[in-house]
Amino acid sequence: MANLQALADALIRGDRNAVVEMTKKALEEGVKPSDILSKGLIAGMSVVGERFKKNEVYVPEVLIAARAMHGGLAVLEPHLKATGVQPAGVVVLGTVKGDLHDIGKNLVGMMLQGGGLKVVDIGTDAPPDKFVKAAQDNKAQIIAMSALLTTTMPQMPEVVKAVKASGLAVKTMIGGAPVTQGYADEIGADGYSDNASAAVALVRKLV
Ligand code: B1M
Repeated sequence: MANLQALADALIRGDRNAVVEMTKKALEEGVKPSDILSKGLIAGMSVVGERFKKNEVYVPEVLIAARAMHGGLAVLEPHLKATGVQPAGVVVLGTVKGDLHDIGKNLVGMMLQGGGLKVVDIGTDAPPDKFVKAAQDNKAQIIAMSALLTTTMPQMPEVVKAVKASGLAVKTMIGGAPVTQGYADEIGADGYSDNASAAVALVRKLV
């Protein structure tokens, strides 16, 4: 039987090959992709985050763990997407200007695709006009922003303002570890979700 704690431990060690192999094995053994994600990959990354916070590990170790996480996610991706049913809309997704964190954003993107939405991923460090242009070019209904730093959260109201100034009928949603529903209300964003699965339900509600 797949050992998801061992998978989390391999991620914490930054052992990309082991993470990839254990993720494949868990799938072969019929473990639900969502369990592999939450009890293996995300559980491991949470430990890394705690250690980073306490200065027990530093940026290089976090990067190595992130690389291992990307390896596992790449294996899971088609399985997460395969759960989708009907196309429901177009979402422009990006991490805001000044912010390079993309693991959570990528997960949100996969889950949205799994939920049958078309996702236009504009990457990280995306300034407000890039969000607006991508929404215009792709006739999107939703702009979804991720921020992981308290210092980059203030970019979110800038995107909301740019959308309003553009006159486009596009709704905005936000997420990321430091972001809250209260912040969404404060900046006039149309929605907030605290995890990738809830983001799918939120997009469906907004479109
Ligand atoms: Co950074 N980092 N980091 N980091 N990093 C955090 C965010 C931090 C909390 C660590 C800590 O101190 N405990 C801290 C922020 C503190 C703060 O602002 N209050 C921090 C810092 C300080 C920094 C640097 C400034 C460090 C430095 O250089 N001194 C630097 C900034 C670089 C920059 O962006 N300009 C930096 C750099 C990095 C790395 C490059 C080393 C690496 C990123 C690699 C990458 O993304 N490719 C990294 C990582 C990995 C982390 C931690 C450890 C993990 C983040 C992660 O991927 N989590 C993180 C600590 C932590 O969060 N525990 C930390 C896993 C991911 C699945 O969760 O992204 O929260 P998350 O996404 C969730 C939800 O938030 C939600 O759904 C996802 C899944 O359920 N969600 C959304 C996210 N976006 C959403 C959007 C939505 C809806 C839901 O709708 C639009």
